[in-house]
Amino acid sequence: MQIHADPITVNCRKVLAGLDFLGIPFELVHVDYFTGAHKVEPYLSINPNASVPSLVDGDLVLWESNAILQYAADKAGMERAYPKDLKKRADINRWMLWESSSWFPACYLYLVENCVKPLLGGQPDADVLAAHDAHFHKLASILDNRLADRPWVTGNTPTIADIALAAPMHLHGWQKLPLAQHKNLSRWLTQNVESLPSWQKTWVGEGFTTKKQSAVLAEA
Ligand SMILES: N[C@@H](CCC(=O)N[C@@H](CS)C(=O)NCC(=O)O)C(=O)O
Repeated sequence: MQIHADPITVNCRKVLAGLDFLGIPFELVHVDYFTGAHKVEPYLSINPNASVPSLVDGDLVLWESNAILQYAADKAGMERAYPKDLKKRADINRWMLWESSSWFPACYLYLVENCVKPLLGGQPDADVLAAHDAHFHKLASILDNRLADRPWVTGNTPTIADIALAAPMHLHGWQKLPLAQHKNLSRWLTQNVESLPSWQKTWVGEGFTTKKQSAVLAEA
């Protein structure tokens, strides 16, 4: 199984953390996001959307990060992470669809304004952020309410829905995501998700780096 990805991006980290969480071995084919390798051949023949990640498994070519996690979990028979029970699966699928259609774009705006723009020498647009505020809090409250009485989004154990939902927030400090009022969501993210070994192994830090400062110093 090959994963074509750049580990620094939201949806790639999602898949890399998710596959590690599922215990599935794969070959990482690096697609350099910052040089635009996802916008040209040969990658475009794999994913005509010009976005990462993608999976290649024999004759199956699959894009959409959540579809990749669902396929991989089923292929590995990881029922705990993606139960076959009809209602449990419907719940997980619902949150993964919500993540892709609503939550990812809501969090991505903060990534663009507070991380990408300053990195390229620009400034966050305070008006854009202010106009988005109510929409973000509406969605964050939905997730926060869900987490009020359970440690993980769909129950007492983590599933691929938790990995998917956490990914758009993976740089929450640098993104300046306004999480303070969403106590359940914050607890789930910082105490539960960020404690998962698979989350820690796929660490991405400020400046879009996968190298921790100690590793950088050791190399110098
Ligand atoms: N819904 C897709 C979204 C994929 C996506 O937008 N990936 C971003 C990186 S996180 C990307 O490659 N964007 C293209 C670009 O910025 O040029 C998925 O979940 O795989």
